[in-house]
Amino acid sequence: MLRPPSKVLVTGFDPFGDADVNPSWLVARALHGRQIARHRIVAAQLPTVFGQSAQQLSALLKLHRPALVLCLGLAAGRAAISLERVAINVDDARIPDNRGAQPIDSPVVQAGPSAYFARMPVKAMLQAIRAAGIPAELSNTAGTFVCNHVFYALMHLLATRRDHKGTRGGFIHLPCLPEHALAHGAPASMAQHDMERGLRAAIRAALEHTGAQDVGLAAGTTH
Ligand code: PCA
Repeated sequence: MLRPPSKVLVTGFDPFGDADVNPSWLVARALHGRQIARHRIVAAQLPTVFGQSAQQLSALLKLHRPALVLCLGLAAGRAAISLERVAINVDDARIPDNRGAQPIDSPVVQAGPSAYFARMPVKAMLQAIRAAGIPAELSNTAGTFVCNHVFYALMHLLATRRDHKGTRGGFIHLPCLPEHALAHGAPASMAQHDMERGLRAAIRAALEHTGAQDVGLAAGTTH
């Protein structure tokens, strides 16, 4: 009997702050149902809300049991697809979330480790996005708002739940769409089509690069 293909869960957020669209959800939704390297993509939207976003992600992991989880978010001002290397155990919100909560210096997970690294080959993914002709970078901070919160919650679930032991995952920040960059006061932007192409290349690289070692590519920064 043929087994159904393994899944890749891709999440995006609803709009937050003063924006009325969030490219992370538009891109996740556009990827829904696609097959990449014998895996099927399932997209889901998370609310830009502390706590609730992480709870919904946990339920989605239980439901889909994906091989790979990619959470996407908007980082207005960035000019490239940003693969996040590290999630930190702190919520420090510059603006209220979509329910009006604004936690300051509270842990994402009480008594959790200070940080987790992404559990996916970020360098191989970086190389693959660039090879597709799309600007990409490695980022060493996902901020301290809901994106980092969800990223940390994801990595904590993967590290602590036995049923997610083999699951890989991480977080990717996307630039503004061209039509919204000006409203954000952020000149940097990327077309949705390019974001989708970059993500397809990144997902393929993550699924095909299963070795213990990531690609040895210099992508650090001095500050
Ligand atoms: N970006 C925000 C939260 C939701 C989103 O798309 C962030 O970077 O934290």
